[in-house]
Amino acid sequence: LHDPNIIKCRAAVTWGVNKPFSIEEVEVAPPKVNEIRIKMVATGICRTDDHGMKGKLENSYFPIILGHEGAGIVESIGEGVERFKPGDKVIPLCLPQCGQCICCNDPRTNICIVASTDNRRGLMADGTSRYTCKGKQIYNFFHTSTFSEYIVVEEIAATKIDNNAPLDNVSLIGCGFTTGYGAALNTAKVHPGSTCAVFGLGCVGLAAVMGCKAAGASRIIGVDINKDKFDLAKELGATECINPKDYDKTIEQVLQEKTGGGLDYVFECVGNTNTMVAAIKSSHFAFGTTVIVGVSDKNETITIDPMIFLTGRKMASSILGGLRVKDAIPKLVTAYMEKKVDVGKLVTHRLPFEEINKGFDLLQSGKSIRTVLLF
Ligand code: CND
Ligand code: ZN
Repeated sequence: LHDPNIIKCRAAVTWGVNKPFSIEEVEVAPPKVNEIRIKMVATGICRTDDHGMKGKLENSYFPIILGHEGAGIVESIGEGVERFKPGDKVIPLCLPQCGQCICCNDPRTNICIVASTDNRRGLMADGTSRYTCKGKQIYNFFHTSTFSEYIVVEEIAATKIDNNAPLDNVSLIGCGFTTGYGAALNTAKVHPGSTCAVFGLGCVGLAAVMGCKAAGASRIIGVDINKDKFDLAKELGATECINPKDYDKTIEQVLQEKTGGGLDYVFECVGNTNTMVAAIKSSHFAFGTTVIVGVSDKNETITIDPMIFLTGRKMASSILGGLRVKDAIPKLVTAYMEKKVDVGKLVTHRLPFEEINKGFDLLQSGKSIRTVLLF
């Protein structure tokens, strides 16, 4: 029997590894207990979605609706939902916050047990999906699946933002901006006058540059193999940019020489295991910290001489900048509206949702920083 509360709408379904995004009519079931249904307004395209499409992540199950960086408006709420009402502007959380688990109760982390990869496995808390297409159950991605006109998320996987916020640009606060900015300000705690290097000047890396600048770093070196990224990096705070391809030496040698022994803080925002090792080696031998932000292929590992850490080097990493996003995201949205953080600078392209494959082409060819898809 047809349930009148089921919404039929468009979504980009990825039917298998490396398959193009296919715009399909999907059925989105009504929200169950402690769930909300959101009408999406905008979604960014993050490199992590590309990793998911390529089967590089532990947590992509097919067929899937990818996308995890978006903004929308609550359409309806399930039983027991108290924090939201229809009409609220929200950002879905790819890092849910249950508020009750051992991690949510420990200030050292922003991870929640619900977000651990072996927890929901692309389904809701009751082990079912809210999406079907052509009679098949479709998995969700990082609790969100923003590549759909309507999505259903657990109440713990959304946060309310200022109802005057423009949803196109603030979609980036759902992942890319917050990840890089928080890595600098929160994970590394960059200090004034320090030296920083950022490997990878995509949305995440540029947000790290913005964070280093906000923290008062005296030197911020951008590193990318695509020199087209350098102008924006400089505009956002990089004091110089270098292309590893321009040197005969290794990039760690170049950075060591430029800084008289290595950097205070290095951010790996590429997701490549070779640049991760190079980033660690570029940090100062005594007091350098490297933050791994990029996400590598699940089949890859790094090999490194552990003695490199004996003198005091540190390695850290973080998801979503180590921030408790339920509270941090609404604050960053407000900061954006007060013109304290220029998230809009990272949006280089806007496309109608149907042109999602073109958005991925722009990412893969290095022509975009962020494409925002508009529903
Ligand atoms: P995007 O692909 O836009 O940027 C990566 C940049 O790295 C591009 O400018 C490339 O030209 C550059 N690059 C590629 N190879 C090299 C190299 N060998 N040396 C220097 N630069 C290089 O990606 P993004 O900014 O959307 O995401 C970056 C990474 O961060 C990616 O791995 C993504 O999955 C990850 C990420 C992590 C988190 C988190 O919470 N930790 C959240 N979102 C994304
Ligand atoms: Zn992301």
